[in-house]
Amino acid sequence: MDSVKNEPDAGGVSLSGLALPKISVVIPTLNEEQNLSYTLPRIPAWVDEVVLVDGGSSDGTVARARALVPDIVVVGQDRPGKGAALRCGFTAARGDIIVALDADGSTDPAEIPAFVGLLIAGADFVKGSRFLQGGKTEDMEWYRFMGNWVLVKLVKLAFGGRFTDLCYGYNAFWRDILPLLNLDRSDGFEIETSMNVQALRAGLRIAEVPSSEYLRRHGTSHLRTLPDGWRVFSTIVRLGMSKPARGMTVAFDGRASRARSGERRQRVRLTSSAM
Ligand SMILES: Nc1nc2c(ncn2[C@@H]2O[C@H](COP(=O)(O)OP(=O)(O)OP(=O)(O)O)[C@@H](O)[C@H]2O)c(=O)[nH]1
Ligand SMILES: [Mg+2]
Repeated sequence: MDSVKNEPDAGGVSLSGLALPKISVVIPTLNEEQNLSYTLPRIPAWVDEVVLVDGGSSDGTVARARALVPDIVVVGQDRPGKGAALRCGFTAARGDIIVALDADGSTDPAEIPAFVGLLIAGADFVKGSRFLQGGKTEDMEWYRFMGNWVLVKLVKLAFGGRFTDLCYGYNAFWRDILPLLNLDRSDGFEIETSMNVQALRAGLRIAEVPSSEYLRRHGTSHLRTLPDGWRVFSTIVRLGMSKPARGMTVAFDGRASRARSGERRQRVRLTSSAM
């Protein structure tokens, strides 16, 4: 990444010298100009690509992003909403691994090594959790906490799994599982719920990693608790009532799964021998 000088502790650890697959970070933005000066410099220097999906910001978000990271990839979105933005970003991303995080300073890019580490260790999909030991949130009113808790329980009841968090914007996955996430109908803040549930239904290897969520640094939230909470609830009901998409059976196919793992291991080796 041809970026601004990273903060000394950006990334938490130095991974230079370690062979890594190509890593893309996807960040949706809607009027986050002031927050980018915090978020972008904290992305580790070994990240290969930063994709910013701008939803038509009326402030200087895009100019600030380009000033901070000259080779940043800026894309637009086909429909309104955070979900539509992430979908476009995932399609544009070229990395073997995709990390999604927010621009407002509530998710810390210095945690990226923990997500990437678990993927390299064998997970298909890694979701941040504010409620695992080691995680926390400073940005959740009691009613949002209650809502998230109820929705986590609902997902457990309907789909099994042992998630401790659901509606959180910090997640990472190998790009080859993207078709299994089947995100076409998730335009809004329900996108993370949809990703989590579809990963579960597809039988992917999911790991949770403790993550700290901070208050957004500047500006106001785009989330509207009731309508967006309703969208999350409806998504869970819709997915509960529908059969997994045809492509999803691929994940259950042992041969396909082994082929994916083999190809990923090879990517790490190839990178390694190129050093
Ligand atoms: N491109 C794009 N980005 C969006 C859209 N809506 C929200 N975002 C971005 O998605 C991220 C999360 O949005 P927030 O408004 O922080 O939502 P939230 O984190 O649930 O709410 P707070 O906890 O109050 O910050 C931020 O980086 C936003 O700029 C959208 O319609 N398009
Ligand atoms: Mg936020």
